[in-house]
Amino acid sequence: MKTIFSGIQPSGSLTLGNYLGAMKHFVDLQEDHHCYFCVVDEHAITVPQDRLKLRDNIKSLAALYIASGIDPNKSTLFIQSEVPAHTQLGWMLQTVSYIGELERMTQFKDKSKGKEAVSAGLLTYPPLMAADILLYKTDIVPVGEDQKQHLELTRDLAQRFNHRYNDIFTIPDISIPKVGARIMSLQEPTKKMSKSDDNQKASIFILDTEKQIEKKIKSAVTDSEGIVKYDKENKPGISNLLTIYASCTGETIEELEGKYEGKGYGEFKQDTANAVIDALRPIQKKYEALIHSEELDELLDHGADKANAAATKMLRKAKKAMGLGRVHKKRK
Ligand code: ATP
Ligand code: LTN
Repeated sequence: MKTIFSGIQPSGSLTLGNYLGAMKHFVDLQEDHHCYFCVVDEHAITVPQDRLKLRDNIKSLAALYIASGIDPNKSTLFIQSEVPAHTQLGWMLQTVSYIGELERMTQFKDKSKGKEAVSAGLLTYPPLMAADILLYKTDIVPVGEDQKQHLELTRDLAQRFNHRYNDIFTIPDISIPKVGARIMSLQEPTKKMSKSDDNQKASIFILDTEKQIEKKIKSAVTDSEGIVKYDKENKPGISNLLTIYASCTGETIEELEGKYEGKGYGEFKQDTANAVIDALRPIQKKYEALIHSEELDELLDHGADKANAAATKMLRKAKKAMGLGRVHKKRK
């Protein structure tokens, strides 16, 4: 069975884009893969965070993983900072990273653009991400298109380490979903829906109320043609709503185009809102039951134990390969 690893940052409320582009696929993958899903809180602190909000976001993200269908008995669900091997191997991988290649990362350039003070952590984010992945002998990393460059660097670092020290790391492959990989903003449908968008009307959050969802979809930017048809170039707004509708119900875009032939945008938007509400309702219900329960803490403790056991083994191998620490006379 192949091993999967993926992580989401607890840097705000999750959007419908995060769900349809990432989480929903994780749920399918756990059936026939050995999966690790992580709340990457040590990545989130590469930009300033409010400590109390961060605490809430960490638990909330963990509850959302479970509410959306991640089964902690099938997959290992855990919080990055509760497994110290991540930062330990992250440091070791920094020593095989070159400043030049880190400075070339698009995410680093975007997030540091125009800022006077840029944290060193923002620069050394990719070796930490590489450590996340390499600790678990990961074969496949399911992520959105935006993470491709980080994955390529992870492969380079693993190969460099294997070549320089010892052949211990599995070289991971990237997997990008075919549908729903890029849900767009409701207000500017040529831009991706993002949890950090300043315009609240642009994104649907997984925990939005029915009224909020309905209102946001009804005020989504479309066009004046009045024909429900998929045309990404000329009708990005309607195309995005069609993608959302199709991803939520499992119907195909062609089926939906047929269903709304000769009908106006009003009815189409109302039905899209209903499809989103129906898809999110069971997740929200499960989330509410979980978020304040002791069960959640127990599941996360168990996840951290399982992750620690696997990660510690690989960390030990990496230390040995690099010559760190001692070889114990008795345990040799
Ligand atoms: P931000 O929106 O603040 O830039 P983000 O949501 O992109 O952050 P992550 O939390 O790291 O950042 O993303 C988690 C996963 O969700 C990633 O695999 C990412 O590719 C996916 N994802 C994010 N936004 C979308 C979107 N609009 N459509 C599809 N997938 C998305
Ligand atoms: N960089 C990713 C989050 C992330 C991740 C990972 C994804 C951190 N570590 C390991 C996959 C595997 C992001 O910003 N989406």
